[in-house]
Amino acid sequence: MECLYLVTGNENKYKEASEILSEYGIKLCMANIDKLEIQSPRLEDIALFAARIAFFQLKKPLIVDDSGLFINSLKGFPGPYSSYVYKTIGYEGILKLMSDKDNRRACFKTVAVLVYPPIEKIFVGETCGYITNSPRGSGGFGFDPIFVPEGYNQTYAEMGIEEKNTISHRGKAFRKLGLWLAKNLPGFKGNNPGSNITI
Ligand code: ITT
Repeated sequence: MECLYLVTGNENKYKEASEILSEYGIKLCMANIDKLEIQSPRLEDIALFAARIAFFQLKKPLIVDDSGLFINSLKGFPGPYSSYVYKTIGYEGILKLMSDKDNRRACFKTVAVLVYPPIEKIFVGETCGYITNSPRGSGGFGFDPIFVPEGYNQTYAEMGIEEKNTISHRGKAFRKLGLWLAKNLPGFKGNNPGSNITI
């Protein structure tokens, strides 16, 4: 069996996803190749298209994870534009946009697409909570310092990776993926002889 690749340039995402899939005995490798991202309001469309194109390049079983933060009072912004917004105005910019908003509700969503022809499967995970008034914590990545999941007091950035994984959007999507693989492709462990790829 070959390695199961996560196509991403984001090492934090890779670490989170590999920890989750390791619970199912699956070894994930990282393929840091350019992802082609179409514009769409739906993460499902963006991830599926990127995964199909990546498979043409890699020709190996792979996953693409497309995630976003959807803020209610900003009508779902930054949503599918989260990567661009993070690189440009960052979470500080989001806090400024929200300075006069009382409704702080927001949801993180992950869409993980598995492509292993003829298999194409989409797994979705969502965790809702609220946006803080100021950043807290030094762990995690991206918008973690300004997001508190429902039922908790800590931001994702104040939790360890293990705790974040138990409740996070990515945790939910990848556990569904791990369960599906265990049930439908029990021999697939993706554990050799793969290695990480950078193109
Ligand atoms: P790849 O496309 O290379 O996988 P990316 O970082 O651009 O990496 P996404 O497009 O899926 O990944 O994510 C969009 C942005 O949303 C990302 O840049 C982060 O800032 C943020 N994000 C995604 N998952 C997150 C998480 O678990 N915690 C905090 N922020 C997250």
